[in-house]
Amino acid sequence: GATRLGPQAQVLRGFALPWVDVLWPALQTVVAQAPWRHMQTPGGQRMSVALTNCGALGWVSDRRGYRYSALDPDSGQPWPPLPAPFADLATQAAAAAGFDGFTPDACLINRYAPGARMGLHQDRDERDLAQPIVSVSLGLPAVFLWGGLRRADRTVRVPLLHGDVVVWGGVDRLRFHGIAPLPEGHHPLTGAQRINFTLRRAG
Ligand code: MD5
Ligand code: FE
Repeated sequence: GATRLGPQAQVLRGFALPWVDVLWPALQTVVAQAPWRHMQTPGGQRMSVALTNCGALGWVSDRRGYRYSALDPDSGQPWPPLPAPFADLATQAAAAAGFDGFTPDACLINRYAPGARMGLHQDRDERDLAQPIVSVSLGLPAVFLWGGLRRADRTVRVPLLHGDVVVWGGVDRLRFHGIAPLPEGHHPLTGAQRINFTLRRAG
């Protein structure tokens, strides 16, 4: 079943479950080449979420701002390639939500330990904001905060569980959103972690 968040945003409950057995080892391969790191915000704060990337472009943050980069700033090397099952899942989930022909070129992978959170923000660093984004949640459950087009708009709290996929675009593409501090817990696959990866067309 799907939960509709907006006219062009929905949660596809459990959509990624049949893919987990191929996604998880592919993720380990990515992390072996581009390890988790805590980036700095432009304001100089260390992000509580650890991240890495795969694909032609990766999202980075430092004192100079937010942007997409073809190179991992820690290694100076290109990000690891986008594993084929990541791209296939994104294309199929996007199509199921009404966005045909989605082909991602960037995958931002976030790791939440208990207490980690993501403040309300918009995703607007991608070149073509007509392209949707597909997000895949693995491991511990989290509370997704889904807001409006203005920061001050009220937010609704949406649980995101292991295997859930969120697809959003169109009129919902610039909604403010975030993740509430992750509760303690244990998940059989990920341990005391939630992993989220977002597939995007950034370039
Ligand atoms: C996460 N990641 O779970 C969050 C939420 C990010 C980010 O926000 O930028 O890496 S998944 C993203 C999401 C889900 C549903 C709607 C929207 C974003 N949105 O309206 O932009 O690590
Ligand atoms: Fe976001």
